[in-house]
Amino acid sequence: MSKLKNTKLFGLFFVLAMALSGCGKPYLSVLRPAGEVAQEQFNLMMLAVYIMIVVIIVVVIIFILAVFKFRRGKVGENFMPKQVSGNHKLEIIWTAFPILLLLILAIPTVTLTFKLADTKAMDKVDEKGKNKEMIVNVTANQYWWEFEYPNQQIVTSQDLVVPTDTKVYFRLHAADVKHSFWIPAVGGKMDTNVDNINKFYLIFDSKKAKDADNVFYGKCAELCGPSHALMDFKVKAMDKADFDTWVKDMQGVKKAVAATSDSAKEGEKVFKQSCIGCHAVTPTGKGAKGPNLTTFGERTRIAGVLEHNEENLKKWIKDPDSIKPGNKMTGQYKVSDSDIDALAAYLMERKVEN
Ligand code: HEC
Ligand SMILES: [Cu+2]
Repeated sequence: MSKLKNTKLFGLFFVLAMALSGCGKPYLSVLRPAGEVAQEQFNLMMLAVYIMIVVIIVVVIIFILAVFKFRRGKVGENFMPKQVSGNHKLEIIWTAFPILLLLILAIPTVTLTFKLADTKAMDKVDEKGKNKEMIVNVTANQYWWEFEYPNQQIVTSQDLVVPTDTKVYFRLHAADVKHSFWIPAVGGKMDTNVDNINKFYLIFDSKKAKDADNVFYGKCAELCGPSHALMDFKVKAMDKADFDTWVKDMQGVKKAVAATSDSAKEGEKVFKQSCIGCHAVTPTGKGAKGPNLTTFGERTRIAGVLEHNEENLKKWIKDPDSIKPGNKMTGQYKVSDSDIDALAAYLMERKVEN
């Protein structure tokens, strides 16, 4: 019996340890804030934790004192403690102290809430009707993400590219059902709704980005269907100069980058027949039924989850449902195995960075 209990206990600790080992990664952890917004949210959380610790310590001390001081064996069978009902001093203390603690918590919480909700700058325009802020319009789809840069007039999918040490404003929207946009290390989360647009901003710290190899992980944080847990995206955080170069490269792609190898040329033909209805291969294709594939060859993941290589790509095209159950690409085209080889060659050549 006790052996079984031990095994169970050990098992529980093992599982907890495994779960905890997922924490603390610089590209994913709320506990390692990688920007001003995340840092402020973290500080607020720690303030609440410290207050709770103080309350717990006070309560536990009083409890232990009571247990030891007023043991029946010590004070006798008929001991009657001092009666304090209606004691003004005590009542003032236990009313004022919690109010004080709540104030210490409430003032920074309300202040920060208003500060982080201040997105006025993203709606301001100059005489030419132009906005100077860094803005990204996010559209969440089952089970992929689209990122549109209205001021730069480009679109990406799955990979959010942002400049570091800059306020990046987001307009959040969902195309089908409710999702939630979350970059754990940098801030959020905020719902993406179908009926309205939610706005907020984040700041990506350049030093912290270096610790994370310039790639943060993003997640959907609202249960949205069978593949919800696989609705991941990546955030490439680069310094302002690199970001500007990337934008120029993207804007330079006016028509689909030409296929070079024979296999890729073959793939292009198949792609134009079977895939182009849902997938754009130029960076202006917004609102298509599937992710924009202009930069597909530069991704670190396929469909947000698979490691990025040709073999996995073929697996995805052959049977996407085995990878992301319930996705909206399954069953929408018919291609042979040789078509798939050619398509993979074509898609691996989709790159804009020189
Ligand atoms: C009905 C529209 C539709 C058609 C047709 C379609 N796809 Fe897709 N495709 C999607 C959707 C939706 C996704 C996103 C799936 C997900 O992640 O949930 C997707 C995802 C992908 C991805 C992963 C993209 C990424 O960002 O990592 C690749 C690659 C892809 N499709 C290739 C193809 C190829 C090749 C064809 C043609 C044989 C094709 N698709 C036809 C809708 C379509
Ligand atoms: Cu989702």
